[in-house]
Amino acid sequence: MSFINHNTKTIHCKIVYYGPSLGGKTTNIRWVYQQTASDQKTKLVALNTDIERTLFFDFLPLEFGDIRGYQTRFHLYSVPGQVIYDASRKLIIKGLDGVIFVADSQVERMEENLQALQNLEQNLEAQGIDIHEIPLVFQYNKRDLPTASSLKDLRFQLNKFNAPDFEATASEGKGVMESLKTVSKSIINVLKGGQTL
Ligand SMILES: Nc1nc2c(ncn2[C@@H]2O[C@H](COP(=O)(O)OP(=O)(O)OP(=O)(O)O)[C@@H](O)[C@H]2O)c(=O)[nH]1
Ligand SMILES: [Mg+2]
Repeated sequence: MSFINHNTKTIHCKIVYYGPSLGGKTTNIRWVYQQTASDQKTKLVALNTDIERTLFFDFLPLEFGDIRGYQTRFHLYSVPGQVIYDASRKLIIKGLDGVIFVADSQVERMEENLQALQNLEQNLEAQGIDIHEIPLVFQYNKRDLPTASSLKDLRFQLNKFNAPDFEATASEGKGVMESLKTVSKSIINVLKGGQTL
């Protein structure tokens, strides 16, 4: 749930990038950071190992603009995808408003995509959240790779929710802002008392 501070007239929304290890979650957040860093005094906090795998999370706060006189901020987090870091994932998704599920398109990673998705559903459920009822966007990443599954296959296997979905090559910035804009829009709809997209 978003956090609304009536004294300072600010709304804080939390977006979490979830998905299998090495799927491209950190790459998404880095791209957003590069696109926004020049016009915002924002800071990217990344807690990575030497080999660039997220150990705990990445965090990027973004100014969004006004909603009915309230300054709105989106806080972007990425979870560590490696299976063993489930305790971190459980902690990071607390109080989330929306999820971008970053799938790895490579055919050999499908099983891990499915596992990560099931893990997301379970971790949400443990907090009393039904995945069908929150703003959710699927991003099929790594479309540039030769072993990428077809869009139809990815949709069929992963997007049983009829959620908005995008093809992406996050390392080139493709599909990154589209995914973020759509989940943000969906969160704002919900904030205003409407439906998820
Ligand atoms: N070819 C290709 N490589 C990508 C793409 N997106 C990310 N990568 C690469 O995939 C690797 C893993 O990306 P990360 O963003 O660190 O993955 P992650 O999901 O944060 O991984 P964890 O932190 O372990 O959960 C990096 O070497 C990226 O450069 C893409 O669209 N295409
Ligand atoms: Mg990462």
